[in-house]
Amino acid sequence: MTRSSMSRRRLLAHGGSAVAGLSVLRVAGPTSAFRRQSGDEVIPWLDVPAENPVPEVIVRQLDWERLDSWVTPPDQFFVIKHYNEPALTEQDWRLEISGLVTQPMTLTLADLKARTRQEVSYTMECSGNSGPPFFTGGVGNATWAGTPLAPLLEEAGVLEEGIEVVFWGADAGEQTWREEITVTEQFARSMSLADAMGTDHLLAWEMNGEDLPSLHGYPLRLITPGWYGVANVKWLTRIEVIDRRYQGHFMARDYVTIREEERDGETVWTFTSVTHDRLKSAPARVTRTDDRYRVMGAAWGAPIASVDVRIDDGPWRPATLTEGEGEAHSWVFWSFDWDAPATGEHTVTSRATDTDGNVQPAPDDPFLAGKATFWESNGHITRRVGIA
Ligand SMILES: Nc1nc2c(c(=O)[nH]1)N[C@H]1C(S)=C(S)[C@@H](COP(=O)(O)O)O[C@H]1N2
Ligand SMILES: [Mo]
Repeated sequence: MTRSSMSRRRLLAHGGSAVAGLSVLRVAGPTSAFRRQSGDEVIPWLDVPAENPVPEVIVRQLDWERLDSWVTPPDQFFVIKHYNEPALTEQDWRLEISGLVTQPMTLTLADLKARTRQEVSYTMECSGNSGPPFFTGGVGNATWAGTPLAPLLEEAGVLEEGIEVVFWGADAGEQTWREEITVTEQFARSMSLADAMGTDHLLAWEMNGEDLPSLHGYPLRLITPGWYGVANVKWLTRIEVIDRRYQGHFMARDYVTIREEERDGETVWTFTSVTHDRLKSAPARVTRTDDRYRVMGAAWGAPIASVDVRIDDGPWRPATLTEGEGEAHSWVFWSFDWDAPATGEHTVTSRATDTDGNVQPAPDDPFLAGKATFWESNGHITRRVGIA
């Protein structure tokens, strides 16, 4: 999320053609309460997100008021791009599996597609979403298809001393250390070997039934259900096993949560790399049909059991889950009938509870309030709306 100076090696972007016109919708559930019905009027939110000062990094955001599909079409799916957009072709592209393995591999896309195919429906959120005031639409849901990562690592034969798996992207940009050393660093993220061997991770070439669009990592990206967006390395070219922790920019400097905590009455500051998703929800929009008002929204980050809505400072009241219930890694959509709101300005807040009974925290929860950085901001989201 930090603004990064673009690399000299910046390559020409693919243009928009690869992302245009893809709108394969998976029909989920019997009805879609979300789909706009004729006669529905969207009551626009009064709080409008601040202007995006980093459009080359936050390239696209979800437009909550327009959200009407449980599977997000690629042209509405948010895009985060820290460096350049590599122009990769299937012909020249290879995936290398190297480092501390007995059987290093170089794979073509065809080699990967010949392996076991696995699909996952996964809601990806950037851990910076709802941190800064200009970043409110960093979440989307897609069906991803590819081949599982773990069996490939097993075939490569990780050596005894291998403890960490690094995923390298083809994009790169300048990073400066201590204002002394400037290097062109490739985008990379890592996981412990144990995390990387999880059964849900995919090497994915497909998003909603189509080739990955260029901006989403064509031809191959890592998909890590249950993790924040940053772990899902796009334009993946190399998987490397090493014998120590990897400390690249996006592990050790950026996407690091700095938090003030109490230890036996003393204040300590902790520094942790962003990893797993956190339980979260958001109101998407308020609609009016004749004189009936309804709030709709989404909840994600853990298997969702229920969602409550609070109007102004009133009591929490249950919403109805309308789509996606029972999914392991995808958002649920919810709906709340707002009876006879009084004329004037109101606030609308949502709160999710997961199937383990964990409740989405309020923004002033000490765990969130103690954060100095904006990553992992999963507090309740409050929107403002005016009823005429
Ligand atoms: N190679 C590479 N992979 C990347 C990134 C990047 O800048 N380069 N951004 C990461 C971040 S921070 C997020 S939130 C997700 C966003 O994925 P999307 O752009 O497909 O929505 O990709 C991740 N993978
Ligand atoms: Mo991100």
